[in-house]
Amino acid sequence: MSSTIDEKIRDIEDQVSKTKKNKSTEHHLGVLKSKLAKLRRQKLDFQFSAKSGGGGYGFDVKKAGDGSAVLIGFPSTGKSTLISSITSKESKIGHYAFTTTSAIPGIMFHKGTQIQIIDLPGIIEEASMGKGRGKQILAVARGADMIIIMIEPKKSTQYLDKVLNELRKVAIRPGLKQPYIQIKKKDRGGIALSTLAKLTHMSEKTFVGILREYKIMNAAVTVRSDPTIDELIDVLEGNRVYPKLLILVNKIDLLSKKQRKRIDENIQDVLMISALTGENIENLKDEIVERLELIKIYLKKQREKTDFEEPLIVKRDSTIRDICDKIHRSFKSQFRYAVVSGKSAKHPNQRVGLDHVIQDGDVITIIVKKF
Ligand SMILES: Nc1nc2c(ncn2[C@@H]2O[C@H](COP(=O)(O)OP(=O)(O)OP(=O)(O)O)[C@@H](O)[C@H]2O)c(=O)[nH]1
Ligand SMILES: [Mg+2]
Repeated sequence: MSSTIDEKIRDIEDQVSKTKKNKSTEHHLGVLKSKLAKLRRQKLDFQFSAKSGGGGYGFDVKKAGDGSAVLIGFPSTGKSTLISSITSKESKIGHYAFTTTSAIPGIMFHKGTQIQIIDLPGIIEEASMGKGRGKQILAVARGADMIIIMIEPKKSTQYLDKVLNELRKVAIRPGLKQPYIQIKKKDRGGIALSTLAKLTHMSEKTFVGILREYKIMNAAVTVRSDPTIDELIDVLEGNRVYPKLLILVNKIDLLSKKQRKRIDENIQDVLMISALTGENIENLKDEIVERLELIKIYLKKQREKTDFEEPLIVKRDSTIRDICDKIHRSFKSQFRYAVVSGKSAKHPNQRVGLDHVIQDGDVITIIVKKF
């Protein structure tokens, strides 16, 4: 099965790369790209399904901590050296490639947070096609809150593109935000497209043509951004994940000032470190915590004082439901209401439900059913 899918994918990839991008080919490109996305999804579903042996390779990592970050990169870039330096976990370090052979989770304690850092085997090109342990590695990456890409100082731009490409092929969109496109399907009436900003990447005709590729003929569509064709397809595919991204160039102890400067100029938003000497490691820890966008909230038991000693650390835009999940499994099923004071509350002691979105510094009491 997969070989014919591969052939079809290559064929369309070929057509896309041969098509010059301009106004007259835009519609055609949109349709081709939708077809490609659908084929890639079929392949992905096949690869990651239980049938093809998705799990059970010792790669099942149990979630822990307030957020998680995975280390992704080619072999011998220093991933295990780094995890051994920022967590208490020792992951085997070797001067040869493929030292790490499974997922090794550790916990980084920093600024009152506990972040799960996961060391992974090195990936190789075509990891997304299942080469090496690509399938298992990328499956772990899909579940993480943050992707830390680790690259060698030499040919860093080229390597970065290759790693990003493998991630994109398995529907991971590191560092991107999900574009706001709301689609409400209807029974009739065609497509009613309402845009808040002018579409500059495609015409309305192309937009509707792509919807049609996804068999959406009648719908009210609200677009609050100016999506590219790829972004629109991402939304329609629906299986994309949008983790945070941190790009690291390691081994800068081997570089001159001039070489460092060149990397800084060539790669946007890059952090240069040395996992070996510890250079810039404190900065790195700060960046991980900051980019995960964690907030602190305080719990108050009924008729007791607020616990300001031990805040609960959760992701930004978490809801009361997420808080319940974090405290105890039974909280959600026994939930009656929550009482919130702080930035997210209209007034002190506001009563709210499970969907209420909390904010940094909120004081929260959860009221559960009595037995
Ligand atoms: N000079 C220098 N060498 C480093 C640095 N970080 C790691 N190394 C060396 O690079 C080699 C590979 O390090 P590892 O940490 O095993 O690399 P890895 O990315 O985990 O490799 P795989 O598990 O095979 O994918 C070892 O010889 C390390 O000592 C660094 O910052 N500077
Ligand atoms: Mg390793």
